[in-house]
Formats: sequence, C-alpha cells, structure tokens
Amino acid sequence: MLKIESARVIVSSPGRNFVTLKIETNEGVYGIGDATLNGRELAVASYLQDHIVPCLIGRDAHRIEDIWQFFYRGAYWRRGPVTMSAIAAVDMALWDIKAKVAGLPLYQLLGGAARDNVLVYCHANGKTVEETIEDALKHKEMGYKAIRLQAGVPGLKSTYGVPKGKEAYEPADADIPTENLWSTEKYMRSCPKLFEAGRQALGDDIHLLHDVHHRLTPIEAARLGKDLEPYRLFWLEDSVDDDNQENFRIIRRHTTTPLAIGEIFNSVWDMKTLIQEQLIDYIRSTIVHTGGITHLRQIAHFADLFNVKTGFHGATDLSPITMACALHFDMAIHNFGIQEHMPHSELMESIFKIGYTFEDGFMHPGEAPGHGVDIDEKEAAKYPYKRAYLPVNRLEQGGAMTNW
Ligand code: EZ4
Ligand code: CO
Repeated sequence: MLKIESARVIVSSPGRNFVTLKIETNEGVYGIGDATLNGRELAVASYLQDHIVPCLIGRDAHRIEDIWQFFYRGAYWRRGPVTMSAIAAVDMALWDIKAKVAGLPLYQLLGGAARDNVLVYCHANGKTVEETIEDALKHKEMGYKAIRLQAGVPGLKSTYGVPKGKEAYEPADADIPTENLWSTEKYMRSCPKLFEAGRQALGDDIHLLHDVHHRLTPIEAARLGKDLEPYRLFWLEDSVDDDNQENFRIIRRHTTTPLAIGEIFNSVWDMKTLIQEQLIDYIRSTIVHTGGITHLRQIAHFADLFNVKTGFHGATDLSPITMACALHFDMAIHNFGIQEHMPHSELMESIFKIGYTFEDGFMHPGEAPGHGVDIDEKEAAKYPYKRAYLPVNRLEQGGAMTNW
C-alpha cells in the first residue's frame, strides 16, 4: 500500500500569503496542494493541521475518491470555503502523487488532452480609459487573445482592481480592511465608454471581458448587460451578489451579454439552479476553493449538460499549485471555456517552482509527472505570515456596504 506517512502545512508570504499542504508517502513520493483562502488563510491552516492531518496519516494515498468523501461527509459539517479549501488541498496533493507514481502529467489521468493548449485571459487596468487601453495594447502585443478591462470610475477616489501606484496589483492591501466609496450611478455611466474605446482600439478579434465584483442589483446588472451588448463581450463577470441564484433570472430576461460567476462558490450546490436553468454561460469556481479536482469534475460534467463552460478563477491569491491543477483540468475537459491568468511575481516563483508555460495567448501545464509544481520549503520559511485583507466599499450616498 502507498501509505500516507506525514502531512504538513506550510504558510508562507512571499509578497502575499499562501497555504500549502505537503503529503509524504512511505515510498518517498510526495504531493503538494494549495489551501490559500485570501484573508482567512490561518483558518484553513488550522482546519488542516488540527482536524485533517491526524485523520490522513496511515491512509492509502491512491484512494482519492474515498478520502474526499471521508472528509466531506465524515466531518458532518459540510461545505463552506474553509472546509472546501482544506479538502481541495488534500485532493490536489493526492492527484499529484498518483500522477507521479504513474509517471504521467496530471491531465493524462483526467482523460488526456482534449485540446493542444489552454486559452487564457489577462487583466488590463488603469485609472482612466486611456491608461487601461494603453495597458491592454501592451498585453495584446504580448500575444494575449482575451483581455479583461477595468478602469477607475471618474469621481471616485479608488476602484477595486485598479492599482494605486506603479507596483504590481495586490487586492489584499491592508492589515485592517481599507474602506472605499462606491457609486453605482457613476460606474454605470463610465463602463460602456470604456468598452466603446476598447473595442475601437483593440479591434474585433480580441475577446473583451469585465468584472463587476458583485456590486449591482439584478435590474442594474440587466441594464449594464444591455448597454454593453454593442461591444460583444466574451463575458460579464459577477454582476450581482451570488447568494441568491434566482437573481440571474432577472438579468437573463433582459440581455444577451454572456454571464460568468462563481469565484466565491465552494460547492455544486451553490450553482445548481444557475446551471440547470441555463442562467449563466461560464462557471468560475476553481480547484482550490471548491473541493479540488474531484469535486470540480462533477461540476464540469454537470455544467456540460446545460451548455455552461468553465472559466476558472486564476488570480494571484490562488497559488501556482492551483494554477497548474487548473491548467491540467482545462486541457482534459470537454466544456472548457477560458482560464484567467494573472502571473505570479518572480519572488513567488522562486518558492513555487512551476512547469507551466505561456506562449502567444495560450498556456500549457507541461509534461512533468504530477501537476508539475514543487515548493522550496527552505525559501518559503523566510517569509512569515502577514495579515492582509481585501478592501470593502460603502455606497457614496451613505448606508449599505457592497463588495469591495
Ligand atoms: O477579487 O482573487 O476575477 N478575479 C477577481 C480577483 C478576486 C480576488 C479575491 O481574492 O475578482 O481579483
Ligand atoms: Co472576479
């Protein structure tokens, strides 16, 4: 039996916090999984350390499905981002081990290549429309075929997703959440102008995407979707709060702009209505926050029945391990749509050794056995945990708090 001999949690902060689980077996082969939950990292670290690791030791590392069900059903308390991120880390590490033992890159175990490489989209940001277009043109030059456009809103001091200075953009920017002011009216007026300029400057062959970060009501989202129709977006992301799946019935009734949501979902039950009623076009739930490859397979296959494609979250607060697992997954499933790509810093990649590559708008997970990412534990130990939170938004005219 390929026995799990040890499992340990590695918390490291090379520019931002990452939580990694390393599982070692009696035959020397080991695997690693990502457990990073932005702003709640230590909760997942404790869940793993205190509640999962003791139950893992001695188990057969090959029994991935059984171990998944053991932690999902066996805990009695199901779902939630902390639990599902912890289970995901175990799942990624076990798939890594199995693929290493097989001597194959992970995508081969998931059914083999359904495509030659993976279409990715990048972020273009700026304080103004002009700055955003300039950034987008730079990314087009780098080969990207799909670009997410986000710009500052005239009249608002700051906007989430738009870097304040010249430094690389990191959304979790303070040890107590920064409070920003938000105006839906100002945003709704400026957003279509960004896409009118974007389509004109970037041409018809580039896919354009946009993220609303859950800030609108359903009828406002319906209006924005209609206003953006002339610019033919690839998708409009997180236009409303995703707590109530029925919100999307209202949006869908009014606009043909394709809709994406799901980066904060953690189980198939968060998206069942959205998929079954064909209220969305892309599901963004990803490997680390949704129970790992094992649960995402169920989600992708379910979504395929209803013409919903994947478009996994790929921000830098998901570690390179998640990025690698997502790329293997994207390679192998039929209903892949697009993959988000926010490159990690050089410092982060000096700790997480990656095997995946980018070329001309597409990525490939590489051919190394396993998921292809390793961690340098000695280097990781040099960067202790540093508390950091996402900002919050208050409506400019007082009252309600919205997301970010
Ligand atoms: O705000 O990953 O589409 N990408 C995003 C990200 C998220 C962060 C939150 O942790 O919305 O920038
Ligand atoms: Co998003």
